[in-house]
This record gives sequence, structure tokens and C-alpha cells, in this order.
Amino acid sequence: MHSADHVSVFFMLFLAFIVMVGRVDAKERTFELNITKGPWPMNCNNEQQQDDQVMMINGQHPGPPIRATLNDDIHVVVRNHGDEPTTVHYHGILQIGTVESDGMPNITQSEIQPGGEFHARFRLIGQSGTFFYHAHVALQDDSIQGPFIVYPTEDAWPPNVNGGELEKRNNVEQEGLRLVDGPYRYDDERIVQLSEYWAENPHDRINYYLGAEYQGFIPADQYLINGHGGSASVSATKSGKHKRQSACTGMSAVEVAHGKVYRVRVIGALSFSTLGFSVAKHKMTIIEMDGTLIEPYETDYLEVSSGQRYSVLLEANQAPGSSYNMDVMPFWITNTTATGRGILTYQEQESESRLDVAENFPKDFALTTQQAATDATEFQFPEPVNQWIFQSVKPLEEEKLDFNAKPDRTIVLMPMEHLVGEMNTTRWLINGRHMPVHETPLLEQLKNDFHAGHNERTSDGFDEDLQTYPMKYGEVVDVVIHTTTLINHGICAGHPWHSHGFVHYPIAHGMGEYNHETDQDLRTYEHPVAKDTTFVYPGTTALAPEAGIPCGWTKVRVFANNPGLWAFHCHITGHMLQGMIVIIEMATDQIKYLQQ
Ligand SMILES: *[C@@H]1O[C@H](CO)[C@@H](O)[C@H](O)[C@H]1NC(C)=O
Ligand SMILES: *[C@@H]1O[C@H](CO)[C@@H](O)[C@H](O)[C@H]1NC(C)=O
Ligand SMILES: *[C@@H]1O[C@H](CO)[C@@H](O)[C@H](O)[C@H]1NC(C)=O
Ligand SMILES: *[C@@H]1O[C@H](CO)[C@@H](O)[C@H](O)[C@H]1NC(C)=O
Ligand SMILES: [Cu+2]
Repeated sequence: MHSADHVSVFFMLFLAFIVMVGRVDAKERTFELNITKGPWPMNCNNEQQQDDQVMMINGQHPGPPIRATLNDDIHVVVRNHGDEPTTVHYHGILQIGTVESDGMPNITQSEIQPGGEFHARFRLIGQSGTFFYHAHVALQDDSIQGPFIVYPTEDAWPPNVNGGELEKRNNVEQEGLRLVDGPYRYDDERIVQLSEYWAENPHDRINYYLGAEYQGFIPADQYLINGHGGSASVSATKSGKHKRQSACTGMSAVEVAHGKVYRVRVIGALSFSTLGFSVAKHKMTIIEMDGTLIEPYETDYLEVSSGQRYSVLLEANQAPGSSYNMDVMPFWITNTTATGRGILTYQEQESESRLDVAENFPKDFALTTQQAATDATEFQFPEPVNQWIFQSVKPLEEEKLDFNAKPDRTIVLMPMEHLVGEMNTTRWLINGRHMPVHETPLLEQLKNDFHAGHNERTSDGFDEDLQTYPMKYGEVVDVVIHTTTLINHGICAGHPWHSHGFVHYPIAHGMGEYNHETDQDLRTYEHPVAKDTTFVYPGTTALAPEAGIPCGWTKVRVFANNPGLWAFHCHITGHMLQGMIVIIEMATDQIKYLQQ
């Protein structure tokens, strides 16, 4: 062999090393999430008692953004300085090889007791985009939540974060100071985190949801944009023992400069509603859904279900000094008059100073003292549309997966509301079964008895022993999820289904009940997009006389390639607590944590 060959072999190995490990610039980043109780919403002068305070992160809502780059090693220290047990889940982060950091109580870890802490450690492998973190115990996710942004490279980092320090950027010469993600170029980014505020105490709410008096959900009293609702006062609209009266000031400001293009990351940190979102007099071009880049899709409103995220490009083409309403509208429920508003404000031209924006309230989110936009235009939301735009969007990189091939198996899930027990409390049963209950985290049970998880499955794919749906490594499994009529009103409700630990691809949907004979090859999504949260639309909207009638279904395809115990559940937190959740036991024999 010539020495030149040696060099090239060495070079090839080096390249292979970079490709395999991909970690030349990777960093270790540590984040501290201290959970404390505090008054909420933060800009309201609450007449609230101590026990009306809620659990938040570092005393703020939304919590501080976690920002990192693809391939970074993340270490999150969650400290529970509150007075209730908790866990934190990193929504949409796949936890490849690290199921023990998924934050799923009694499945992947024990609840973190008051005074306790938990260290989540994981690498950001193969995914970048917009995610968030939130609590996964009780209704704490309403207030314990914050953005989690993964940049594909250093060139996508906004210049003004991390205390103003400019991250190392490689692209300045070619691109000026524009940020880069795939083919997309923009000047800066903004976060819009949508959440919901109930004036009723969370303890009373959970008792209502899980108790005998449950008569259907109570929608939020106000929608929040980056933690603020825009109403001067908030009070409860429905039942509840302790109602809070709050006097609130200001709206969240999203500040832009005329002539620039912004990537707005819209995070559905919601626990009940699907919301329309718009910015008056501004079009939006969707470029990302749930961490997947898509071909540009222009729209003038978004439909954001609980757990979904979008990135849109927004061209700041209005006059300097002007400001516009950012509005939300509850979709798929008619039973509420609640509103939520923020404000898009343009900096004055040539002016370095900012508008009426109190900076860093809380850190990285801005609050304006303005009570109204200079332009009063209110966007008129259309009626929500079945499947919205999901059948038309295309992933930017067409998947090299065959969605027309037959799967190895199909699992059909039929969630139904039942009245159970002597008290007739409302619970969701799936295929006639109650939700899994584990006192010791299932992962620890498997660690103690590694061979526990190899039992026979029942005909619908369920393992009675571990209360899971097992999947083998490499299996291709289609999962069909139904909507069914509710007990109280005989109506069909939609449900945003969220998968931990794996993406799923919506490939088909239909009305009524899924029929495998006739529907197995049906494809209604031409270009399936990898998602972690899919809204299963209500389906047939005709009133049914009784509960448990199938209204519609959505089929998603799952490629079982990340060993772990993964929750797959409705992201309406009350529904999940009432039982609308299954655990996918994926390739248990290859879970690293069990082999350590
Ligand atoms: C979190 O709490 C610890 C003490 O438990 C403290 O040392 C640390 O500074 C706190 N971090 C933040 C971000 O508040
Ligand atoms: C709508 O709200 C009213 C009370 O405001 C309640 O009586 C009714 O049951 C609710 N309907 C639905 C469909 O939740
Ligand atoms: C529960 O429902 C059954 C059947 O409808 C009824 O007979 C019973 O009185 C109910 N129990 C309570 C506590 O409401
Ligand atoms: C987890 O298990 C403990 C008992 O070990 C129980 O008190 C708690 O309610 C369970 N939590 C969840 C979310 O299931
Ligand atoms: Cu639901």
C-alpha cells in the first residue's frame, strides 16, 4: 500500500468517525429547573391565598427556554422545591437510548418528592426544531412548562440569546447574519408559547375530573401567550369552590423590526384546547411541524392542538412603531367565550431603544405596558376544518420509507368513556381495559426481573402481565385510534395523541369505525410527515343518543426502532388522567438501562 493510500484510508476513517459520531462541535449543557410555588398568572395582582399558588419553574411561567444544538449532551437537574410530587418530560425529544430520562411517572421513574431532585441525561440525536418541557404529574403541566429549542447547527442560533453572547457562527461570510436551517433563511427568531389559565384551583379541578360529579370538561378561563392573557381581569366562568379574581396588566409583546424575517416558534403548551392562532395583517409560512421541516406552506392562521408545535416565517412588513393583535380562538369546542391576546410590536425606525417593553419579564419573554395595538384589526377565524392542512403538507425531505407496504401488524385502539365503580366516576377504557397502574416504575420492575416482559400478547396486541403493547425491534406497526361519543352530551370530541420515544406518521383517516377488511390499504395522507402529536379529529359530528359510538379514526405508522417503555396518550391532561393512555413496550431486550 502506498502512503497516499494510508492517508486516504485514514481520512475515510476520520470521515466515518465524524459521520457516525457527529460530535465535533457537540457540547455538554446543564440546565437547572427549580420547581417552586408562586402566584399565577405572573402579571396579575392576585387576591389569592397561599394554597391557590401553583408549581412553576424558577418562579416563572413559561419556564426559561432550554436551547441546545443537535448532538449536544443534555443534563437537566430538576429540583422539587414545591410541596407536591412531580416529574418533567421533554416533549418530542426522542430519548434515543435513554428511556430512563423520559420523565414518565411510575413508568420510567418514580415521582420526584418535595425536597428531592432528578437528573435527566440525554443526547439530542437526529432531531432539531421546536419542542418543550412540561410536568407529567396531575395538572402541573398547566404551569410547569417551558420551550426546548434544538438548533441543527450553530448557524441557527439567534444572536441575542445566552446573555447577549454571540454563539460561534460559521456562516457569517456567506449569509451575513442570517440564521440558517436547511434551505430556510431568516433574521431572528421569536417564541410564542400558548397555554391555558383556569381561575379554579388545580386541586379542585382534578378532584372534579376524577370524581363522581364530572359532567364534561370546563374550558380554560383565559388563554395565555407567553404567560399573559391580555384581559384586564380574570375570573372563573364555571363551578369551583375557590375562584380567583385577578387584576392583570399588559400583554406579551413579540417585538420585531420592519424589514426583517422572523422564525416564530409557536408551542402548543396546552392541556385541553385546540387553538387557532393568528397575527393580524401578517401571513405566516409554515416551515416546521413537531420538529420536522416541511415544504413552505402559506397560511393566515394556525391550528395548534395540545402538544403540537409549528415554526412559521413571518415577514415584518408593516410600519415601524405600529402594533398588531396576536389572537387565539378555541377550535372544536363551542362552549367558551374565553379569549387570549398578545401584541406584535414594531420597533421605531433607526431607534435602538425598545418600545414599551419591559425586558426580561420573565427572562427571554417580553411584557408590554400597552393596553391595545395601534392597529385594531381582528383576524376573523374560519370554522375549523376536518384534517386542517395535514393532507396537503409535505416533508422537506421525502421519507425513504414505504408507506404503501403492508405493516407487520395493525393495533386498533377503541377508547371509550365509562362510568365505573360505585360512585360512577368517569374513566376512559381502551379496548375495555383500565389504564396501567404501577406503584414501582415499570422500568425498575423490568430491571429487577429482566425476563418479566416476554409474555404472550392477546389478539389485540396487549400484554396482560405488564399492561403494555409490546413491539419487537424493527417491527412496522400501524396503530388506529378512534374517537367515540362522550357520555354527557353524546358528542364526538377530538383528541391530540402524543407519542413519547418515537415519531409516528399519520397515513389514513376515516369516519365511523375502522374496518380492517376494507380500510387496511387506504392512504389519505399523500406525504406522511413524522410527528409526535396528531390530532385525531372528531369525525362524524352528528349527535349520537349514547356514549361509546365510534365517530372517526386516524391511522399512524410506527417504526419500532427505539428500545424503551413509551407512553402514547391523549395530550388533554384530564383525559390522560382518566385513562386515555397506553404504554408501548418497544424492544425491551435492547433497553440499555436494563443492561447496565
Ligand atoms: C436552584 O436551587 C439551587 C438550590 O437548591 C440553587 O443553588 C440554584 O441557584 C437555583 N437555580 C436557579 C436557576 O434558580
Ligand atoms: C357548557 O357549559 C355549561 C355551563 O356553562 C354546561 O352546563 C354544559 O354542560 C356545557 N356543555 C358542554 C358540551 O360541555
Ligand atoms: C351509579 O349508576 C347506577 C346505574 O345508573 C345507579 O343505579 C346508581 O345509583 C349510581 N350511583 C351513584 C352513587 O350515583
Ligand atoms: C405512582 O405511584 C405512587 C405509589 O408508589 C402513587 O402514590 C402515585 O399516585 C402514582 N403516580 C402516578 C402518576 O401514577
Ligand atoms: Cu382526549
